[in-house]
Amino acid sequence: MIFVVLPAYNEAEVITPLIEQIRAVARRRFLEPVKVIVVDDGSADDTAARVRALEDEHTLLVQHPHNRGLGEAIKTGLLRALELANPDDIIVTMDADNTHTPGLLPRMISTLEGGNDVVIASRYQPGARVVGLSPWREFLSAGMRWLFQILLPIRGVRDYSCGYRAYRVEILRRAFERWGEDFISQSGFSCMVDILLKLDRLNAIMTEVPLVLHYENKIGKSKMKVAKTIRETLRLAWRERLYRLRHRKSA
Ligand SMILES: Nc1nc2c(ncn2[C@@H]2O[C@H](COP(=O)(O)OP(=O)(O)O)[C@@H](O)[C@H]2O)c(=O)[nH]1
Ligand SMILES: [Mg+2]
Repeated sequence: MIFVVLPAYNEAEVITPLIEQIRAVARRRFLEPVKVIVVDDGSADDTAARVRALEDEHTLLVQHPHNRGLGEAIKTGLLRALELANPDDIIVTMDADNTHTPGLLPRMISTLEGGNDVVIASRYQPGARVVGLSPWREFLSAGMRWLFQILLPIRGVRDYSCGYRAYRVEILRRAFERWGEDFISQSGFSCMVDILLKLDRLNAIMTEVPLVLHYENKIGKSKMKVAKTIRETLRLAWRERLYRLRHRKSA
């Protein structure tokens, strides 16, 4: 089984077509069933109602009564998927804002099955494109990439912050066993970096496939709080540098 976890906050306008596209890819390209788990993080709009209208054995809605942030929503979604998953299943996370193309799922899954523990849809691999993102946001992501590649390199990783990823169930289980809920200790957008740094401590094998990011499809503004994300990410980088120094892992 393939689980697709969608953290969603006020995505009523795009959540229905996104789920339908995922179903279409699943029908055309996968022999095994795909289960979509939407975590509605206290949306003020109709996100939950739209998902409920589609609910069936392959589409599940989980709700937070109040908004708790991207990290908490990803945690809820991953834990729910792990409750339902077999050891050889796969869990994918992706943005629910219709900028991550479900058509990339088959390539991500086959790359994972080729012996990797984590596959990242990356803006920094040959063949990747970013359409419609503001230069400021591109600059921030690129800055993040270089900061981490220099200070906290992880073999196989260039895109530390993209939310479109596939994970082996086994590696996520090990992470939750080791850290419990602290596996994802960041409630905001820096959770994406947090997850990778922790999985690297478990020696997870990670690789990337090129992403065409369709940011022009985005309706409304990004929900990322830039200053908060930068602050939290730098704090995280510092924590991990200390950890690596203590454990003599050379950077
Ligand atoms: N659960 C949850 N999801 C959020 C929150 N803020 C944003 N998201 C979701 O996280 C994903 C990334 O947010 P998005 O606005 O696309 O950020 P961007 O793509 O980096 O500009 C989307 O699926 C959002 O619906 C939040 O507070 N809680
Ligand atoms: Mg997005």
